[in-house]
Amino acid sequence: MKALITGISGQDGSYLTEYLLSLDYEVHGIVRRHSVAENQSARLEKFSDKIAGLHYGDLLDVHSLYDIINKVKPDEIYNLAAMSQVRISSDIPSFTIKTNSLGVLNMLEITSKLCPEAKFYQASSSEMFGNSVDEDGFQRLTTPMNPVSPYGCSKVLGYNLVRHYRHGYNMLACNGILFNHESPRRGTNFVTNKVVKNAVLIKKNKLNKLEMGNMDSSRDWGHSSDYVRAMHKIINHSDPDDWIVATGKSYTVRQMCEYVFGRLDLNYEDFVVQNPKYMRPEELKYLCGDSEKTRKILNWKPNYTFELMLEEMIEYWMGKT
Ligand code: NAP
Ligand code: F7E
Repeated sequence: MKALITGISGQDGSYLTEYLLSLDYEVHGIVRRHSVAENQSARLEKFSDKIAGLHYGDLLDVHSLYDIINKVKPDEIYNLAAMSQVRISSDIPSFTIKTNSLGVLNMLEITSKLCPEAKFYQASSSEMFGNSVDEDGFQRLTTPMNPVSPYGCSKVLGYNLVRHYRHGYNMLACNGILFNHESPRRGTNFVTNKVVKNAVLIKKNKLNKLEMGNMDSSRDWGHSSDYVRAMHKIINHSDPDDWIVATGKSYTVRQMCEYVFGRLDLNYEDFVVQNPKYMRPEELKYLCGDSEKTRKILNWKPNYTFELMLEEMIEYWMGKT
């Protein structure tokens, strides 16, 4: 089997590559040109010799997408590329919407013309729900989508385009609506890896305060390696469909800080200060996903708990800093 991954250099791209290689896939990926060449594939270093091809491209450059898809003719396409940082999406809204919406359209159009038989996975997001929560405290496929950021808005359009190409053109296109997922490979401007990295620096007396935004928002945090297993199950289900991937447990940023600092024998209150720079124009307050359908039909469940995931991240930064 041949897979093409957009966003292969990102957190999920790297875990998905490792997983597909373990299943003997021929893996191809699209990378962007960076001024520091090493940044193009830093997360792929350990297994880069096993990747069949890293191709230069961009979701906004239809010529590159056309050439790559035409050359690779993949059986499975995982569209993971995106401008994925929610707060920054308010600073660069136009680029965010182009990449995360128009980029999906580019991928669907070219796939439908060059390899209509290919299975297509779209990286949709719980950010699409915004502040909608069902009465029982969960978000699920039927929960209204009321996004509160350019990122969330862009993902709603991508999500709907995938559904349209599935229904209108019989494409084997599916959406995974994934709730937050983390790992030591997470960008350090996302809250979990920022907190763990900086708490470790504080523990080692290399830093004396941590500037944060909203401490009271709550997230359903899983581990990227569990979630890429779900992506593979989703794309290979007999009927293309939409799926929720979540742990079903939600913790506030404050609780996460308390846990991480506590594990290092520190009190977060002694070090955390608020900086308005990290606040968002409109906050998404609470996420907790109902993934019952995915667990039952696809026989998926996460291996990591919230605590185990943070332990792995703490261990990583203790060794690294
Ligand atoms: P990430 O680490 O930020 O990776 C994003 C990837 O997209 C990077 O490889 C990036 O390349 C690439 N990219 C950005 N703009 C591009 C463009 N115009 N053309 C081609 N490639 C581009 O994100 P992630 O955490 O792995 O997430 C993967 C996907 O899942 C994203 O679509 C994200 O929105 C979605 N998602 C993530 C989560 C989560 O909690 N992690 C939850 C739900 C959905 P560079 O390395 O060159 O920047
Ligand atoms: O923020 C709060 C912040 O940036 C989580 C992306 O993968 O998941 C991710 O989006 C929470 C928010 O992730 C800081 O206000 C407080 O309430 O780690 P985050 P996110 O915005 O939830 C969704 C599902 C995606 O699809 C996205 O691609 O933490 N928070 N203080 C902070 N957040 C950050 N980044 N930095 C702070 O200092």
